[in-house]
Amino acid sequence: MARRNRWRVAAAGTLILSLSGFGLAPAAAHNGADDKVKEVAPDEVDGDRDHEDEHGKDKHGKDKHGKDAKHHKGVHLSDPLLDGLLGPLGFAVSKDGSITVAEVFAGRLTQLTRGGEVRTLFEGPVGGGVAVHGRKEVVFTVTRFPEPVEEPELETPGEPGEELPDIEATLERLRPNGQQETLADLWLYEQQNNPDQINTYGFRDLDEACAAQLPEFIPPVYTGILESNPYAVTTDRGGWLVADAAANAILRVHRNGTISTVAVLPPVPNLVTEELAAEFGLPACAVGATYWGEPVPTDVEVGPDGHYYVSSLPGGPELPGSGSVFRVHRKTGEVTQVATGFTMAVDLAISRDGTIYVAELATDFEAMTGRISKIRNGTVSVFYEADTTVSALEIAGHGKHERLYAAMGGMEAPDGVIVVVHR
Ligand SMILES: [Ca+2]
Repeated sequence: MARRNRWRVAAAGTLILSLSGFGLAPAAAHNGADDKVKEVAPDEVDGDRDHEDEHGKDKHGKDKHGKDAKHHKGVHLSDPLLDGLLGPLGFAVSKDGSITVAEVFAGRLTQLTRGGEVRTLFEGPVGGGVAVHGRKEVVFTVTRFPEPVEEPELETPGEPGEELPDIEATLERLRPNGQQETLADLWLYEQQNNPDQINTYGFRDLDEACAAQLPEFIPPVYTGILESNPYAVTTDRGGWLVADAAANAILRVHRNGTISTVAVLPPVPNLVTEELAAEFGLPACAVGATYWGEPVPTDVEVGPDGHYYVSSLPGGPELPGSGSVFRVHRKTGEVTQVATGFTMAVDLAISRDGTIYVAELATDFEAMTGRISKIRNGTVSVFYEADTTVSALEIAGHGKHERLYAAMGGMEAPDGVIVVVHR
């Protein structure tokens, strides 16, 4: 089961369950996630990575939760602006400095007002996407998955004629007076349009005899199925852009609520090495073949050039270093890869000067520590090695007032924080 989950859990559109696979606290709003937590214990998610020593210190010799760990190559973190967060997978900073966080595992939207008051704006299955229009209007995603089953469908769920999964996926608006309304039904759009039906996933070129020897948890060759998981949202031209982590597409929600497809991300090629074959029990004949994984978009932001930038991770196998950042041409929707080599890339933020910051949730799956990487003129470098997970990034303010904010921790317990990353 662990192998299967690692192979395809994100492809199944259950990115949040994938995150839960690290032993995260399951949300009340996502009942049933407990099973997944038990199935993929951190010690099963192995790999060739750095390890902490047995005293729980990192390689810089700092205590895992100690203040010293905040300092890193001139980059340092502020004291938490917000703390006690559970699953802060997305947040937004408004012009007045208030911060609204999607606490996905807690199932609520939490806001720190300009005046320093912390309040709950919404309780329910928030999907991770939050955007703020002006000073007051909050737009957010709601994602409710079906109850996980003991033996998930091994074929390709969502094929025409099959019973559809019981998904809820919407973009919601919260007005300043507290009134809530549904702006768009992304799951309905997926059912009617299925944008990634143009993609072919799996082993495209394996001969029949070899394909017959594949473990049964690996899906056959298939085209994009029906799934929706609106994981991130940002404002654009009076409307919104949504990164749908299960539809594998960037969608536009217009001000009037209509939806259109901006871009479908391309399948992710994974060369089957002997190592990979051994880890997942693939037959020797598959070594050298290419497995085309689903491209899972995890965030979308508008760059200073007006084009859209997307962080993504592969939906099976989730190998370290196989995540990418793509640029989507604003007018043509053409997708080009900006950089790759990221692990669990779950968010990005773009400075006015064009520097892209990428949140890698966990690069060390055992220590559950992630980092922030930086893309400058196409070159990737490590910007900040965190002593916990990095689940979301935002940039707000202009000029010398521009600030990089990060959500860290809160994956296993309500200890997540929002901090400013001083550069
Ligand atoms: Ca689809």
